[in-house]
Amino acid sequence: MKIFVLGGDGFCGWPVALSLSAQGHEVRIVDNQCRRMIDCELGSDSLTPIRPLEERLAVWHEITGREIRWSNIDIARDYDALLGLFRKERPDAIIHLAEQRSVPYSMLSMHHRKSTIEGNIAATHNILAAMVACSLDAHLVHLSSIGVYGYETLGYRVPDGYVKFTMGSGEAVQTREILHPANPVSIYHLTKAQDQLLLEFYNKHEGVRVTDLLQGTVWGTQTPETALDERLINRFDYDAVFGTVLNRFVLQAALGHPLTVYGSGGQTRAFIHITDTVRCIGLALANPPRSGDRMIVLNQVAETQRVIDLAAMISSLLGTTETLFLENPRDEPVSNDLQVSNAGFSKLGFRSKNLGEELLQEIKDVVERYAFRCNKAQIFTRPRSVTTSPSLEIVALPG
Ligand code: USQ
Repeated sequence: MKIFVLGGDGFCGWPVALSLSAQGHEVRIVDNQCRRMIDCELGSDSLTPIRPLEERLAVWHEITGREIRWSNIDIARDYDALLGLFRKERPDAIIHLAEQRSVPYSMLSMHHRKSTIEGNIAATHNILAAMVACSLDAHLVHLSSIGVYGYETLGYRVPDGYVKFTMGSGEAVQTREILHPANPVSIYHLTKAQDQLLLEFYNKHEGVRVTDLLQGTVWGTQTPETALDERLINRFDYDAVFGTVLNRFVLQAALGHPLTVYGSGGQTRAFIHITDTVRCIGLALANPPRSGDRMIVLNQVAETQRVIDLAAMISSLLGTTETLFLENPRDEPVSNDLQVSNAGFSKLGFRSKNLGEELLQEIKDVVERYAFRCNKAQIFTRPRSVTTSPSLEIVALPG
């Protein structure tokens, strides 16, 4: 298949592009390198050394003999270039990972709020519009977030995207399936909820074949392909804006620093390993909707955990590690229960890795190996040259 990976220079996109190329697909990355520009803006960097994209692609070719092409296009702002590329290349499938993915970044300032809303939603709409404009019958796979369902305790296992809805009474009663209500608690999650409506609209009214993947927080760094050569290594973000909770805890523990639990730690989130992200996207591609099918929505998660339990797990894996309860810099429910079904992917044959299984390996292979590159100021302080609103001030700690 000819496959476009939009956002193929990012944390999920890069290993997805390599895996699909290794399987013999013709892969083209479309990416304007904005994740690298955000690192410059925030004064942050991946713990692992990330080579320029041209070099990554050359190394992949040198090692495997396979070629991945790259188009440098700003998908949110350059509709004409995107349309031209679709017209010329006519891919069979498009994987859309080209969105700003950080919750805290989306709330740093009014500017970041606007750029997340405008960039993410415009990117998704430009892709859909360009597909229709050139009558491209490709399978569009979009990476979204479990956070679209919200973080209030629901009291049931959230199904794959749709719920039954009953209205009326007596003989006039009507039951139909509708999208599970969205309840985003951050601007970033709001963009993913809006994306879902755009995708549903284009699926219903223009016949675009769509799969929307609602993914949990990703942990882990390497996949079999990124581990082939150090120059192919994947990102490991640990700063207060792009570093996700598990990365941050693991690095903090390795450095002997207290674990930074926000609030009570009663927040429950869904998790998935990066190799499972890659496998799930492969499964979604191998099982496309047929023409006229309703948009497929799949929960891309392995398990759910409370933040406080993650801290306890890491403490027990690494010996005694102090936990520091910080005032929560985020506007989110203090605690919640979250149960998510992954029945859709299970039916497709997905068996997930669970937390703990490879955590020690991750610590040894990535965290301890590259700990010397850590800039401790990135863990504990708010990013440089960014105006934060008072409620989002990241607490500064000594050390
Ligand atoms: N947290 C801490 N201490 C820290 C960092 C985070 O207690 O040092 C807490 C946060 O307050 C939050 C939880 O850990 O309650 C998760 O935060 P996170 O930064 O690990 O993940 P999140 O902001 O939810 O976003 C991440 C990805 C996003 C993806 C989402 C999936 O950045 O792209 O969509 O996970 S989900 O969580 O299912 O919405």
